[in-house]
Amino acid sequence: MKLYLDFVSEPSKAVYYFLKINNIEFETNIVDLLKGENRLPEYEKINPFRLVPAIDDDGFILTESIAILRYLATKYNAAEHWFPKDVQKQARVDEFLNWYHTNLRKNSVELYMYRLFTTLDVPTLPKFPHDEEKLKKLQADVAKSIKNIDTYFLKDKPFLCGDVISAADLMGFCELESHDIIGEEIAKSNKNVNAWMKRVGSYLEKFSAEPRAAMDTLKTLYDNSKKINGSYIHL
Ligand SMILES: N[C@@H](CCC(=O)N[C@@H](CS)C(=O)NCC(=O)O)C(=O)O
Repeated sequence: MKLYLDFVSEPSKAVYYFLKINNIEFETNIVDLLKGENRLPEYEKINPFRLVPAIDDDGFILTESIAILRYLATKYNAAEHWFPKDVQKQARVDEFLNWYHTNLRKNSVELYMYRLFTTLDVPTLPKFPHDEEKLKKLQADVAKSIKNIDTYFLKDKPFLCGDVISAADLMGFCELESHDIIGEEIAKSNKNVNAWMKRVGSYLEKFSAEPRAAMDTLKTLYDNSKKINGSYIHL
């Protein structure tokens, strides 16, 4: 099994963690997004959408992180808590995963891209002009998603869909973890979401060295760019 990923990509990390935790053998193939490797013709053959992650399981190529997680869970008979068999528990996981794409993921990635593209001066990336109003709107949208996680999904539970970790926690955690790179504190300022992030973070810690190293590298680049690229500076 080959996994195509960039360790700073949120859905890539979710698949990586899942493979590691479930002790599934795989080969790591880095597709460096900052270098634009996702747009190389070789990679387009793997994923015509030019996105990571993707897997190649002995010729069976699959894109989309959630589809990949389900495929791996079924094929490798992963512990039931990832995708519960109980119909209502499963529905709760699906509820979050469906909500995630058009809410948490959409809002979070827009803020993340805004921060990166107004700050980094990397030839392969677009450059956005700073726009205070836009930034405030993006932050407010993320804050709304964080609030939804707190009051609707988490409520008083340790994990998003109950007492045990599921695919929902994996996707949600990886998305919000990227806020460290761009110095956003929105998730941390919500007590329950912050506690949940720490809980999931401890669960994944054993396998976090590679994603953490990649995120730290990008964070250093981001922080230095903020200092150097006057025209892109924003606080
Ligand atoms: N829905 C996809 C989203 C994948 C995605 O957005 N990947 C980003 C990295 S986080 C990417 O490859 N971006 C490259 C680009 O937009 O050029 C999934 O869940 O796998």
